[in-house]
Amino acid sequence: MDFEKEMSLRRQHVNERIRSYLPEEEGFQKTLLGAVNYSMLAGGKRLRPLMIECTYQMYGGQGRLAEPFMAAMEMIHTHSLVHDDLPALDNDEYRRGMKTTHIMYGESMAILAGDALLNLGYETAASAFTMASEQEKGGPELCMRIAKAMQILAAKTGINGMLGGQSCDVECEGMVPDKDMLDYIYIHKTGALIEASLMIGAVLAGAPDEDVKKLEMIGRDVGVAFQIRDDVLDRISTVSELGKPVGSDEKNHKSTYVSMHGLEESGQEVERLSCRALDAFDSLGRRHEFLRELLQRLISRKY
Ligand code: GRG
Repeated sequence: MDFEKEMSLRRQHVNERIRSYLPEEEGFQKTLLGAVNYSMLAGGKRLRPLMIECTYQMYGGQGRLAEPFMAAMEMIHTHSLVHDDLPALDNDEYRRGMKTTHIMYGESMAILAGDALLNLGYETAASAFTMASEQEKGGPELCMRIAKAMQILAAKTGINGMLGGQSCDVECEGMVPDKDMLDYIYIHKTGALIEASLMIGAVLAGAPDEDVKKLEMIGRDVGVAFQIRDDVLDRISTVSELGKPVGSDEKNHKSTYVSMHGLEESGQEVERLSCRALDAFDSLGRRHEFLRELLQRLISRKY
């Protein structure tokens, strides 16, 4: 498999699907819709929708049922980035190589655009019910899977998921959190949506519960490794490579895995967690060559 070529084709497909769920910029609220589309189309790796599509395929999912969830996940992820960049939080001027939404549209509109994306995410995911009801066979069974996927999406985003992690991250600014707190922040702030992505594709395709549980644990390890790598890149990368400011953690007086353990130990931890995730992935009864390689490459990602 030519990974780069496959990645580019898959990302193109994801982008087309996401675009199809974005609003037309018309009506009295068109400035808000412009801000929503600006933040969604500013780029981004699209890792989470790619993960949903891969686990859907891995468990034999057919048709387009995963697509509303792929778009929804990217909307919710983008909502978190728009809000994370606000002056009250990280106060960043660049994201995905472009000016942040509040710099382009002003702070009030960026807050609303973030809220709009969170809501549009659920609205979009719920459109999967319409798809299922149009299917002659298996409608009720598919509706159960969609309901379960929506519960995962909401729970992993909310107070016991990403939002819970982010609230502790904000509260710990200027302090050195203990290990349990730092673990909690990384598992929830970053891991939760990655866990949800791997789980949702599998649930929609009808994977057994024990595999969904394993995918949750894989997502957790990948998510924590992803965040530590993010901290490493904040130290060693450049604005042009990352498309966002470097040194942001120091500027915001944030203790990270890197500030607490140093670059070398952080690299080792990323590798340890990633290897554990790959071992668990290999223990699933299913294979997906592209997803395996994607998870492996996140260890040494450059942006
Ligand atoms: C849930 C209501 C509600 C609010 C959200 C602001 C916030 C609360 C959460 C922020 C969570 C956050 C920004 C975590 C960082 C995760 C992270 C490393 C994001 C970058 O992900 P990439 O590299 O980004 O996949 P791209 O731009 O490629 O999509």
